Amino acid sequence: MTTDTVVLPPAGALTEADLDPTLDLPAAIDRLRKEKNAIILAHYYQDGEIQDLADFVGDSLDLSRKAAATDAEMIVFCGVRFMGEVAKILSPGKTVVIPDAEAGCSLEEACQADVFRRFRAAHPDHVAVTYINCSAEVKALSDVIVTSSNAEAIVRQLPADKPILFAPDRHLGAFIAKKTGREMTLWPGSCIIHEQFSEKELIKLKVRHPAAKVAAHPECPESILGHADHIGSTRGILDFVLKSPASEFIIATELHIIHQMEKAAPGKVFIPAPGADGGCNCASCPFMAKNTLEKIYLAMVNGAPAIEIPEALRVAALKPLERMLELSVSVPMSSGAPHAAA
Ligand code: CIZ
Repeated sequence: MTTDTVVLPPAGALTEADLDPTLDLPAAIDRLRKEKNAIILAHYYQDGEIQDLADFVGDSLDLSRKAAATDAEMIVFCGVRFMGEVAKILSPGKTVVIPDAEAGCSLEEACQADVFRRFRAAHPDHVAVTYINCSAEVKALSDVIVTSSNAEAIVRQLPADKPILFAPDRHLGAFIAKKTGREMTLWPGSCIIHEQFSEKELIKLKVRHPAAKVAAHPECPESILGHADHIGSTRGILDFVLKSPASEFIIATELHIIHQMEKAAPGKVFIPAPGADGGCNCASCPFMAKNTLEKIYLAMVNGAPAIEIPEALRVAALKPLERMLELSVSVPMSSGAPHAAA
């Protein structure tokens, strides 16, 4: 069972049905941002129009760092629910709102706290290294949290004689185990988006685009990673395509990151990696897609859906998150919106 960490808008709160269809939403959100002393944080997997109005666009690591450091009174977290939870765990004094309470994550779903507790209990000598894509309860049961941009660096800092439990993404875990040579017991979870890429269709696409470089996220299965010229986190993939002299890329991660790539490198071509039907829209995360400008506006007006975490759970989940931040000092912060610097 997972604790419900979202407080919904009260009865009588403004709803989409109340919105004036002629409302200029970006301008209205901007007004609210000032009135409420709010910061809008957006993940790379958000729709382009949301990325464009955010104060900071990034991956989970940099968004966590931003949430921990902000002096804004309200954090509007445009991503999925566990990301909003991380912001609240790190900044309990702030109001943290999310546009849609139903924006979940398949990895979080695949790792329920009661089952994870038993998994840990069955491996009492192991260090529990847990991917940030999990619930606050699972974080609280972990020794250290990682993201895809710091997992390798963190695992390399763990005592060499300690076996590791890695949850919930088995592909990321297998990739890090291979890179570091560490013994790892993997939780059998995966991300619905990265799991659906098709090796057969990728090979066909490569034949049609022989000069294209393939950049893949380590949440992809090994069959896809085996075709990659670069394997890395979202920010790693972004850096790779911007620095590479190549002009064409096949991108094997959630496709909305291509928005930042096209802004930063308008002369280059970015092709989403295909799923089994050969199409590309299957790489759009249905949870991330729940967020819209309307819902961002309403969340700011209503101060809800808001993240609220029981204090004992928050304190327990804070420990492995703080450990992550301490062990990530060697991983520099990205600029937040590569297009702004380009
Ligand atoms: O860590 C994140 O934000 C995710 C979900 C992917 C990545 O590689 O940045």
